[in-house]
Amino acid sequence: MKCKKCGETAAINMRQHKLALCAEHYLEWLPQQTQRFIEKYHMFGPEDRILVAVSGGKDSLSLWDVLLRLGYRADGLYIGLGIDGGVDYSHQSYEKVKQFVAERSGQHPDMHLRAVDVGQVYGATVPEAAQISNRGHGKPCSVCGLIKRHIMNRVAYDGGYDVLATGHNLDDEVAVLMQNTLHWQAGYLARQAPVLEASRPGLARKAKPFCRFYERETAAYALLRGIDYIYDECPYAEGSNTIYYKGLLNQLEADRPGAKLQFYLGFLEAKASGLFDRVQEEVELNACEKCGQPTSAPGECAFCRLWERIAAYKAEGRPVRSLPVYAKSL
Ligand code: Q46
Ligand code: ZN
Ligand code: ZN
Repeated sequence: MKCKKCGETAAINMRQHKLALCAEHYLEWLPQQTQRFIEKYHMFGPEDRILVAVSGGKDSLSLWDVLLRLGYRADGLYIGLGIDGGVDYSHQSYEKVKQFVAERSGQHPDMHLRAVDVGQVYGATVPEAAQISNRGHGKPCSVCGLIKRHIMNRVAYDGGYDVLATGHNLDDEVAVLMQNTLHWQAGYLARQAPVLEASRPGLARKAKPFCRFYERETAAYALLRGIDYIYDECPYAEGSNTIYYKGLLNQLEADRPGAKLQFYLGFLEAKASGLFDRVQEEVELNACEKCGQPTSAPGECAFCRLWERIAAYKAEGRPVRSLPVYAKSL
C-alpha cells in the first residue's frame, strides 16, 4: 500500500476514507483534520484557554500534543484515582503524563499540568470510595465517573478555562450512541454532541475534538509521533458495557468499512435537522448547598453526599478497603 500523497510506503490505511498515508503525511493529516473539526463544530478559538483532561492514555495525550502543535493555549488536568489493580495503574499513568510534560515544557513554556489526587484531597481513593458507597453495585465506574466529572468541571470552571477538552474518539462516541439508541434514551441522545455548551453558571463548556477519529487512528498517531502512553486499560474496565458494544461495532466495521463513522455522522445530521429539538431537558438544576456545582438533586449534589457518607463510615472506625478488580473469568 502506497501513500496517496507521496507514493512512499503507507503507515496506515483508512478504509473508511479510502486513504492510505505514510508516517510523515499522517502526522500532518491528523492535526489538520482536528483543526477542521474544531472549526466545524465551533469548539474553541485561538484565544481560548483549554484544559485537556489527560489520563496517560493514547487519546488524551495525543489530543494535548495536537492542540499544542496547532498553537492552542492548552493545559492538562490529571486526576489520580488511586487505582492499582495489580498493574500499578494510576502510578504508571501519572508517570506517562509527567514524562509527556517534561519532554515538551522546553518548547511550550506556558503549558501547565494540574494534578488532583483523589485519595490525598478527599481522603479515599476511587476503589475505596466505591467500596464504601452503595453506588454502582460493586463496580467502581459509577463512583469514578461521578468523581471525575465533578473534579474536571470544578478545575475547568474555577481555573477560568474557556473549555474542557476530552480525548473521546469515534469508537467511544459510537459505543455510547449505540447504548443510548438501544435503550431509546432520548434525553441522553439529545445531549450527546461534539460540544456541550455551559448551559448554566458553574458548568464548564466541553468539547471532544477527536470525536471523528477511529481509535486505531489516535493509536497510530501516538505511535508515529513517539508519544509514550499507558497501554494497559484501567483494570476495572474489563467486562464493561462499553467494551462489549465496542466489540460488536468492530465486527460490523470489519464487514462494512465506514459503518461506525456513518452511524455517528448520520446521528449528528439527524440532530442538526432538529430531530431531537422536542426533547426538552426536563431536569431542573440548582446549585449544591455545599459545593455550589449544578445538581438535579435538591440540597446537596451526589458528589458531596458521597464524601459525607465516606466520612461517616470512617468516623465509625470501620476499615477502608479497596474494591477488588473483577476476576478475569467474569
Ligand atoms: S477509570 Fe474509572 Fe474508567 Fe477505571 S474505574 Fe471505571 S470509570 S474503567 S474510563
Ligand atoms: Zn506520504
Ligand atoms: Zn456538591
